[in-house]
Amino acid sequence: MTRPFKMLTFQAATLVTSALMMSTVAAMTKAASAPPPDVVHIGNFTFNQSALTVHPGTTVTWVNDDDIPHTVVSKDGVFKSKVLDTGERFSFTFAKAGQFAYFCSIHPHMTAQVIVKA
Ligand SMILES: [Cu+2]
Repeated sequence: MTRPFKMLTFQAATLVTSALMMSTVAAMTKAASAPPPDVVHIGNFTFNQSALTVHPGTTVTWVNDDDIPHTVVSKDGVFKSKVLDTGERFSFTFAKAGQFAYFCSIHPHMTAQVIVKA
């Protein structure tokens, strides 16, 4: 009498395993097809995307999610935000290809870059 029960258990386990694998594949497919985000969140003294790659013409928005003020300043003087308080945002449209390093002028150790590629 134990044999049919064992077979049923095995089949159930196989079904659960394949269902798990299918949901994993679905999650991976979803992540791969998501459009690249053009929003950089500032939190805990960090730009959450250290190297954001976008196409020319993209408007990138920085949002200060931190509880202290920050700025977004291009090292080459291409863009410069005012002091952003909590919840404030700054946007810049990158017309040309290039590599744009930036930092927070209040906390210069906060650095990141935007890479614009056609
Ligand atoms: Cu800062």
